[in-house]
Amino acid sequence: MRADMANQTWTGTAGADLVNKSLSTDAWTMNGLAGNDTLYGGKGNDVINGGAGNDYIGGGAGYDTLSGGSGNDTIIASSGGSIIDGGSGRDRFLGGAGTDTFRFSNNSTSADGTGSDHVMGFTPGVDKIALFANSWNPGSSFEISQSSVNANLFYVKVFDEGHDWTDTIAVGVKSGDGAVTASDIIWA
Ligand SMILES: [Ca+2]
Repeated sequence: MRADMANQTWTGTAGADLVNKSLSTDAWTMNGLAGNDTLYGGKGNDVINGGAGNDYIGGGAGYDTLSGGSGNDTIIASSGGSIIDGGSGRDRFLGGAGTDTFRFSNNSTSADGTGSDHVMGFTPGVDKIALFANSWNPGSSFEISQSSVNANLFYVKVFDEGHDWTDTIAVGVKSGDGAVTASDIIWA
């Protein structure tokens, strides 16, 4: 992993912001604040926070921490691996070449079990679905099922103990990458 050249900060506005640091080798901390922001990180190890609104976040290269905040966010992993947290809302994630961790709390997926959050490009045995252990009630559990119409689509259904509802995360894998199994899911 390359060394970062410098730490830099970029802060957006309450409106819709567009920023592209894809040519930068610095490590950026970017805060989009409210509005529907489009935020592209660079080659360094960036921390990108979309804030409120429906944000589009791309990590670029490096090992990035990418957080969507509230709203319906789209987050593209960096090529060097990412920690990705969509926050609340209906979010879509695309995994990259590195080791990606997709973090979910009990308010980051829908309460109706319809799978509003969708992970694409998940690599079984490499990437992780991380369930916030301090977010879900003790005794919560999950089960994994395979789509009956798409062999590369899996559903991770989380049963929140003490509630009569479940959350479902749809997880798509590339053809030939194998199946999502319990070892891909961690309480973290
Ligand atoms: Ca980056």
